[in-house]
Amino acid sequence: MYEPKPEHKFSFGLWTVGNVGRDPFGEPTRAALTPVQLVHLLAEVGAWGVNFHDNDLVPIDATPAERDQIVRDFKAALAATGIVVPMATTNLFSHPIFKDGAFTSNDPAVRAYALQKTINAIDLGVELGATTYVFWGGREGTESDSTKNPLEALKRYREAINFLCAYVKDQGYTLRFALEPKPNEPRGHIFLPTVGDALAFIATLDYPEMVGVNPEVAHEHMAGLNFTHGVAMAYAAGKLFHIDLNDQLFGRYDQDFRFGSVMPKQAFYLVKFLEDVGYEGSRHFDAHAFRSSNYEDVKAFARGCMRTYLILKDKAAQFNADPEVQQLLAEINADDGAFSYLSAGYSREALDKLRATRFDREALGKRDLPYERLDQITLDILLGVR
Ligand code: GLT
Ligand code: MN
Ligand code: MN
Repeated sequence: MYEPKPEHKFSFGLWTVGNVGRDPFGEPTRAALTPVQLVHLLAEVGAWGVNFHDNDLVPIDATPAERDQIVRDFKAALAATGIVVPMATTNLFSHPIFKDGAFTSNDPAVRAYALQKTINAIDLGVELGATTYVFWGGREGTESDSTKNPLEALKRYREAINFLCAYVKDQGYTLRFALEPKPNEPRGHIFLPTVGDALAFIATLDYPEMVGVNPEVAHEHMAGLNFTHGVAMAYAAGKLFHIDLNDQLFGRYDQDFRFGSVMPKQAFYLVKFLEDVGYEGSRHFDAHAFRSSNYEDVKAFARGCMRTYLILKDKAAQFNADPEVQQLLAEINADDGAFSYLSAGYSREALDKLRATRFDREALGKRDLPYERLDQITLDILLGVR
């Protein structure tokens, strides 16, 4: 019943199931698998897509001949398994050259190298079929604001994205960009820290229609924000181009836990939102297994991400079909149309009508709102007793 199918558009990054368990305090706990092995692992667990950074697939120091061989092998694995590549991105954070950022580095040569690296990585992504290109600016930031002028940094960031949009148009690629916000880690302070910041930045670009966002659960939770509200904001703006699903408590470092495993109620509202609006993009799990897991457990982790999504999708359908829920929602949202003239916008006539209206504040303030009942029904559904 909760079996993943291609139509669910479940994808994983090579870096997710390929995570070897390295952390700031310890060495890897799992041996690295090759990209080809990871594609087969994803096929085995029932995923639809695989995403990658340029250097997840092709090492940064590979020769052109090595690159071509790697790409040939990878394409063969995709063809053998039916796994597709919906999204690609650039590693602009691992090499020491990016220690002070890529597009926002204070060094013009580093900024130029970041552009060149991204152009090559876009070509690689497009060659493998990607239609979404993610920008996670993990190193774009500061530890000390003595070191970088934020206005100058945003100007550099804008110029880089404008240059790359123009490149994509010039090549005739069918590719959209998705900016991924994060408040901090690895930098002390990262530029474009939240979904709202990214949306505001996009409005200042040369080709805003080409650029949307890739919100991640963990990143908004780090900032203590309601992820579903951020996603709604992006969706309302026509900017929900991609999504990174995982989980963790508020205020922690970026933990990237299995989707729905920590705050299942919040995950429920998210899945319900995506399904209710008919979001058509990838459901990308940017998460990884515990450091204590072996590869059998990594498969359990990947299966668990998809299974939980499908269970929550089922719960959302149950919520929507529940007669008592529907009755409560109808009650809560009751509208006799007396004020619908306000939705038509401002006019002198509407203004006069509004000014002349006498409101019964006391009665309106006493209105019954059975929200506790509705919330408990939600929990009963989630806990499986309804
Ligand atoms: C890195 C980061 C993720 C981003 C990836 C894309 S890389 O793992 O923590 O949130 O989505 O660059
Ligand atoms: Mn993360
Ligand atoms: Mn992410």
